Amino acid sequence: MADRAVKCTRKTSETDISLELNLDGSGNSKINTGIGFFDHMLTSFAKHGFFDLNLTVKGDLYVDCHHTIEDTGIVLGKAIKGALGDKKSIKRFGNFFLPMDETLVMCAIDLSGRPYLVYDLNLSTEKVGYFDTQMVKEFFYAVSYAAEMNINLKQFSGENDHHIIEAAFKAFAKALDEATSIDERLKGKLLSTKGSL
Ligand SMILES: [Mn+2]
Repeated sequence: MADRAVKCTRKTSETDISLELNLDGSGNSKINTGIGFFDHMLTSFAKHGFFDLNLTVKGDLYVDCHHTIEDTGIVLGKAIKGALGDKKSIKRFGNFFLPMDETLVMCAIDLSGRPYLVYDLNLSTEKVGYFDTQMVKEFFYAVSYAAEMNINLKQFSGENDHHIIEAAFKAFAKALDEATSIDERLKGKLLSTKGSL
């Protein structure tokens, strides 16, 4: 099978984004969003999901990190949807419990064609580095509607916000890797009783 790869660009008065995603990659990434902690999260996402991700974001960070993170979520979501193409033979569902020291976060996803985010993380600080912790929800919400997928994130334990957020990104990566992988038993069909995803 050919690699499922796309290139997406998006330019507004607030952000200028160029993103290349290969779902069938090996975890290589080159990421520069201007926000160190966000780069760290997306590098982890690529590594642990075995996705190749090249991303450059020039955002209005003189305002704050909001547009940069939200718009990156929109473009990543569109890239996921684009790279999946007709969704034939994919496992569709994926889930992962990701432990990180004192933290345990679960992510479950359904590449259903319907957007939905259930967000149940309890973060206690305003910022990690220059990353506003409120933006975790905004990022995953943007990915969910742009990719038209269900994302359910639940924290079972955790105290350190760096750990909790990183566990969420890694759990999402592992769940997405599973959901986008091929089940040979589908023999080119969609995993749906109604015949559409
Ligand atoms: Mn870390």
